[in-house]
Amino acid sequence: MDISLLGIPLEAGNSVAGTLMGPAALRTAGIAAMLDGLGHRVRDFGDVAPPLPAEGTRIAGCRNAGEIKAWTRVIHDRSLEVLGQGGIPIFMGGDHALSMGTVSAVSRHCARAERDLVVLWLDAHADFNTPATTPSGNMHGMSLAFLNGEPSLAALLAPGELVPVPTRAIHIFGLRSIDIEERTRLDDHGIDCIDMRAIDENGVSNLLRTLLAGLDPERTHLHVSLDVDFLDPALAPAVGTTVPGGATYREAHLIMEMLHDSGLVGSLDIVELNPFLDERGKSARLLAELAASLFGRTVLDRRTRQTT
Ligand code: DIR
Ligand code: MN
Ligand code: MN
Ligand code: MN
Repeated sequence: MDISLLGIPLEAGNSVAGTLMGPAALRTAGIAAMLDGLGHRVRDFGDVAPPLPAEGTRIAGCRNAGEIKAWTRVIHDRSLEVLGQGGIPIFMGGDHALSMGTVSAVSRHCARAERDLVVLWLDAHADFNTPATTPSGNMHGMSLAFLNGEPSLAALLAPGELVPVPTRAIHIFGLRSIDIEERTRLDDHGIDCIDMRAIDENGVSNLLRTLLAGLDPERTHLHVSLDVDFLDPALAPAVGTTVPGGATYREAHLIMEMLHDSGLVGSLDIVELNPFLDERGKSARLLAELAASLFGRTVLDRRTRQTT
């Protein structure tokens, strides 16, 4: 298949500098060659050019709201162009605030194509804070709330441009750190939240199989938003907001393999990679390898192999 790479060197949405190097680290880890080696046609669209800050934009309680607004504009527009080229995009971040631009573009793309967008948010956090509930002011902790149509963040895109992602189409997977008021919001909205306890008790395969079985194969465009902190910090230390007890190496690969087998994935974010915090590139390499699993790398070809 055709795969489009787009780098998004954003770091204004988090408080630890270094995520702007994420796209370069994924390229250095060999993401394009790995995908190419699987027989895909890979096209690298380069990096989104940093915008000038949107002057005068302030949102009380938010750090860098003007920068995030300007970035959301350019990320959205560039992502829409890349989606228009037809390949499956891999958006390489950059902090998780970039999903305000990528997923809003995917949502618009799906609305035009009459496809149902479903978002799988693989993350230790819910990113469902608002300017009123955030304890940090960091906008990477608000991206899913924005995408769901949170009114207090609506100024980040022009009126009418956001096709909000419906609550029922959001699935958060891997949760282990939620702020108090954020949890109330998740409950009030009825968002599907799969936390690490659910994963411990049921296993990723049962949980993901059930989730995927509920999606219409004819209509679904599944967007996967992979935050590096979804993974256990021992495997992937290169993120500013590590939380102990994350997904293991095999859990993460199994998820990617099952997603590949589903045939539903239409776009992917890889976010929060901070190479400045990495240990000799191991997190970047793991993320590139997870992308390879998502795009078909296997040990055995389970779909064609006959077993008795
Ligand atoms: C915390 C941490 N919930 C916040 N969030 C994220 O600052 O809103 N860390 N996304 O990666
Ligand atoms: Mn996140
Ligand atoms: Mn996170
Ligand atoms: Mn659903």
